[in-house]
Amino acid sequence: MKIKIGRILKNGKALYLAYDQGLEHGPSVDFNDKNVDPLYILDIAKRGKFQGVVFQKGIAEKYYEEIKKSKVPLILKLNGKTKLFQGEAISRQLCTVKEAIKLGAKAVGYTIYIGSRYESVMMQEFESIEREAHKFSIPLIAWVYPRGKAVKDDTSKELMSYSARVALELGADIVKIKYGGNAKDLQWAVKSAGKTKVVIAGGIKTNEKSLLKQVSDIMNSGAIGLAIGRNIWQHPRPLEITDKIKKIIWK
Ligand code: FBP
Repeated sequence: MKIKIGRILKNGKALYLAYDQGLEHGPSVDFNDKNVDPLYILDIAKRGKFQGVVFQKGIAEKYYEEIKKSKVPLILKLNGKTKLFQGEAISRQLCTVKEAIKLGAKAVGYTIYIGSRYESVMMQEFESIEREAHKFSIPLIAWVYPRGKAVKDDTSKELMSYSARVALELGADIVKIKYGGNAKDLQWAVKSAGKTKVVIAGGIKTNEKSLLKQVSDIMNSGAIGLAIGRNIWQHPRPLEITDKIKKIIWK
């Protein structure tokens, strides 16, 4: 089975621009007048030469021409939810692999909340997506986030490595996990992911110094890069911070 993963990597590493927060958090939480516009994000992705931009299906449809013209690889997120729902976390499939391919996606993504009482529902959806994506040689990125009543510290050594391992066991090509700040623990998580490549989420906007320190921890741990949103497009000079991050990733 030959997966076309090279289209979303550069020398085996990657920097992806995540922009599904409009659905996950709502526009008033994360956006301002500039970054509320998907074209602003696409411009950063293009000029910053990101290895992929993450959109939900609606944006991929409405901005189809512009995304195509930008040549930035599209990573289509296949499930999602709003933050308004209060129960145990569940995020259901909203778009199929075939629709994603039609929209020009070079990879697809899916979030699994391990620890939620609904994790089996998400795992099963993930499995059928995995079969379909791999039938078409499309890489599959698993966002694996521990969540639910059973979860105390979602970036503990145990849960970072468990998230990474779940992705390997389920057949993801890349896993996106959150990093809690302990470099040794992250090394163990990357080891636990085996041949599944690891990228790290950016999290809420933090100061530049600690962000760049995080990026070097991440790269020293054996992860291949980041799938980062707010720390880039909430930055007053997004291309400047992108450059600094890239210098660490591809040093
Ligand atoms: P950030 O770099 O902005 O944290 O984006 C990463 C991401 O995984 C997004 O793709 C997603 O919308 C968000 O984090 C979800 O975070 P949470 O579920 O913790 O609110």
